[in-house]
Amino acid sequence: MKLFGYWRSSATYRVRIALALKGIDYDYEPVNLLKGEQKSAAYLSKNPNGLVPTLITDDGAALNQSLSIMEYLEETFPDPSILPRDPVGRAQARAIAATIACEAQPLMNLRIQKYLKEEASFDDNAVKDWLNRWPGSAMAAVEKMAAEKAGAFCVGDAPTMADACLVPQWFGALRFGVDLSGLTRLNEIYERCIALPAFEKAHPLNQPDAVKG
Ligand SMILES: N[C@@H](CCC(=O)N[C@@H](CS)C(=O)NCC(=O)O)C(=O)O
Repeated sequence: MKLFGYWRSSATYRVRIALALKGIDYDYEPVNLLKGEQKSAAYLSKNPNGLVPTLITDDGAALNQSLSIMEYLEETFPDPSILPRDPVGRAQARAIAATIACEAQPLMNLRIQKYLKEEASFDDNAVKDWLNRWPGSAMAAVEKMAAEKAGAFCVGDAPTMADACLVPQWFGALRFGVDLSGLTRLNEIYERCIALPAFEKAHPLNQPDAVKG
């Protein structure tokens, strides 16, 4: 398998976590978002959205959308699972993953922040207000969703797709100065996750295209 992604992309980071939790080896092809490589004709032929990640399967299918890619990995490499065993837990883990991937991350994505700054003339404070209002309020909802579950992770006592979405979102939110101070349950889960080897392996700074310093 080959993963097309970018070291600091939260959606790519989700898939890297799922691959690492399942112990799957893969090749990695960096797509430099700052140079606009996601908009090249060659990449668009694999991902018409012009977004990373894309996973190329061993038989050559190009899979888009990190949630679908994680579901594919779960179906093809079921052990260890990244979903709870019971149907309610599975739905809850998917709901947290979807809240992060559909309600929070899209509103702080590179192209949205570029639009706000370059076309809508938002200054730094206005961008920060935007990030706190939209992705920030979605994360406050995730805090409540996760607080209802008693386990060590978002849903239960093992990491799931929900945690694979939480950690990259938290990393990005810290980077952009989103106020996470009231989200104590999520902070505990984040700290517990990043101490695990699979999450360490998937960390942006441990990728070949990472720019350090
Ligand atoms: N819903 C997509 C989101 C993908 C996405 O937003 N990727 C970002 C990086 S995290 C991207 O490629 N941004 C490039 C751009 O905004 O031009 C998924 O889950 O795969």
